[in-house]
Amino acid sequence: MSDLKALIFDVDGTLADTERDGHRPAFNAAFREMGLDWDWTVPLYGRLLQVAGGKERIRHYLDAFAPEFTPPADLDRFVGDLHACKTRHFVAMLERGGIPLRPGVLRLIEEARSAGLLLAIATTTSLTNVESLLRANLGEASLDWFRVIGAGDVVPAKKPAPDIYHHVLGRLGLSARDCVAIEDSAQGLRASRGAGIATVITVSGYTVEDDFSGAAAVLEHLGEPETPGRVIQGQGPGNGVVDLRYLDALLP
Ligand code: XBP
Ligand code: MG
Repeated sequence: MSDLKALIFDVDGTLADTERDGHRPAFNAAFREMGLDWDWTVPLYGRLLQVAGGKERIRHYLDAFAPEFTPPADLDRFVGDLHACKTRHFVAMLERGGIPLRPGVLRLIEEARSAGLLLAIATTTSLTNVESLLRANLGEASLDWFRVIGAGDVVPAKKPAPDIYHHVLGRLGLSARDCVAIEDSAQGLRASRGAGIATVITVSGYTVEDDFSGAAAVLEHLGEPETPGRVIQGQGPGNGVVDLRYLDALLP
């Protein structure tokens, strides 16, 4: 060891299982606050997740599920205001301590920091959400643990486009061969593999049925010594606990 120079984490579904009981109720709270009678149920939200990005998801809902709704003349502003409202609700939920990190996330981050690896984030979600999630679970100082946080609208084409990973690699000054990505969804996998990065999947609530062809391995979660993660596909760590030695061996 080790050729591995950086770990790049996705956020939603990977650092924390945020979608069903985090983003979804935050969208619904924003709809209520803005006088809309829309209800994004658990199954409907699963379908809406096909479109990454909250603003893009609202637009997709309008196009595909709300033909009777007459949008205001300034659609960009309407969607922007609605999404900002949703972000406020989501951040308030995080600040109440409502969304914990997934098993093994902190353990792996600590191992990487001790070994001097770089840490980065490549996500579709808004920067405010990432910072609030880190702050709420790991404290203010944790924002500096990540050399690069690539988030939200920093690239115009969101996952499954590889742009966010290209952006993060560029800012890290590393090539794809130096890094491993941790993702939870098929869209995230397409983005990371599109940038040529070896990728481990830890499935989340909405993504268990996704097609993960091209992943180095698909796991239940990153695992803790007392609660190892089940291997779903591919070559997992022998003891069910993802560590740097295991990730290093995945590099091309
Ligand atoms: C997940 C997303 C995001 C979140 C909502 O991104 O697609 O859109 O669902 O967050 P990732 P925003 O898995 O890449 O972290 O409303 O801030 O977009
Ligand atoms: Mg994700």
